[in-house]
Amino acid sequence: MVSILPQPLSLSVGDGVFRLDGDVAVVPESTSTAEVAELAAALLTAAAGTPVPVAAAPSAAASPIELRLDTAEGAVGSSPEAYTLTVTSDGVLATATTPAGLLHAVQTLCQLVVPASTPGATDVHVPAVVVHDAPRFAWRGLSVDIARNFFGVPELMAVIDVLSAYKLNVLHLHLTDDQGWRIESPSRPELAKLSSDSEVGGGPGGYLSLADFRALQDYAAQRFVRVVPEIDVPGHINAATHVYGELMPDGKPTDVYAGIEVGFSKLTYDLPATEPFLRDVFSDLAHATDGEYVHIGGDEVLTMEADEFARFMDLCQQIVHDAGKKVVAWQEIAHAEVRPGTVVQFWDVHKKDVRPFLEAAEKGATLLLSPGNRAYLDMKYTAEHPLGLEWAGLVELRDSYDWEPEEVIPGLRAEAIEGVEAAVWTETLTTLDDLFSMLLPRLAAVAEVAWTAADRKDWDDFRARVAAEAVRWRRDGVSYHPTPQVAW
Ligand code: TNX
Repeated sequence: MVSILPQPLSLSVGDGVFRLDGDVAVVPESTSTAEVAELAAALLTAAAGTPVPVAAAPSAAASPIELRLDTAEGAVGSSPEAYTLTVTSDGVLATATTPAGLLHAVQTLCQLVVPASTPGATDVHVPAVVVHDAPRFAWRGLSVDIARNFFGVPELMAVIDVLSAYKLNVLHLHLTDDQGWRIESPSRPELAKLSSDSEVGGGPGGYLSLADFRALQDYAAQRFVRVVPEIDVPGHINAATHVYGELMPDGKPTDVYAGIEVGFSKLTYDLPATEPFLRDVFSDLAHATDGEYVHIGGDEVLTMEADEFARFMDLCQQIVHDAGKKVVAWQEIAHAEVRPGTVVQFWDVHKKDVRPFLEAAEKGATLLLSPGNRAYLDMKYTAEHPLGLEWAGLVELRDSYDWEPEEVIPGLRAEAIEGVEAAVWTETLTTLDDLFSMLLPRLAAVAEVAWTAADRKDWDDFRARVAAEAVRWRRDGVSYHPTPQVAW
């Protein structure tokens, strides 16, 4: 079976196979593809279990895997991430208008590798195929909460590997919450110093230094994954009020918080310390990020008047714009003044009144869809599942697969949909195995919702492809949940 996940736009299987045991090498067409060629060689070597080097010279390999940038507009589709992959018995040709498209072609190729039939056998190969492919949505993300429980650079790199494998291209990092402050802010060094050594249940915590954040962004950039960092205000802010008593009306720092309640902490707009705090932390974050977006949070401030909340959202949008970045905010911002270009992240499917979202879209905002009952991968699979929460519902694999983005917010124009983002909150997740067992296989389902044209999706076919993927998860020692919905 030829299995690609997410399902491509078109796939035709030809005759013969491309053997990977011979004189195979990745051939970068030019210096502009040299970096992606190095990564391709590493990924293919891992997939094939046999060395696939980068060719020393273009003509050096008898069996070339050629990566070619074809900048002719529309050559392989209108998306900058589109690609064509052609495999014959003589060689492999990947074409795309960008290196990002070429890496997608390489990830597809890796999935097509049929490993050696027995250890040491030389029959590792790829079936002859032609794949034309392009994404449905430009923003295909995963939000990871590293505040409730801290996950550092190695863990996040492992997450980025999985994002890249399934052609996801945004890693949103929820960097601050009541339980800890996880990013170095140079103008406020006390935050990471005094408020990072805590997490849910009393664990040791941790934070990303700017050097860590740099390394992470570089690793992501090599895989064409954009990082969207979030500092959550004006609620979810106990990690900051624990450091600065001046952010509290009574002037007293709050206690460390290691529980999992939400909605109790908040900033106060009219305190003199508040605006300087916001300017400092958001300017620092805007400075640290390579990306064009800064996420300002805005969720679940359960005890604040609408007017004060609106002033916060106004000020934060202004600060981020002043720093030259665009804003993402949780859906609650729709109840304030949303500026054009702001991305509103929808999450709460219990909200029956969708008018604020339609109005935000009319004003030039776009909607990023993270419906809790589909895309919240910290929800339990079943009531008995040992990890996770269930306030948004139980989310089995099929729930995260069988949904249509255009139906999430009735009445929303399709052009106003920025994309699709899964989220994993970590109140109950402490290890990388915990995290991955919640992500997989459901992240693959959300990836297919985000990438694949609606008429190319098929649940039974998807289940079969997930089972094929699991062979690689077992090979790589990646944890996943063996849901009974798949014939593993
Ligand atoms: C809601 S949805 C939250 C988080 C929690 C999560 C748990 C949203 C923007 N906020 O603070 O961690 O539920 O599922």
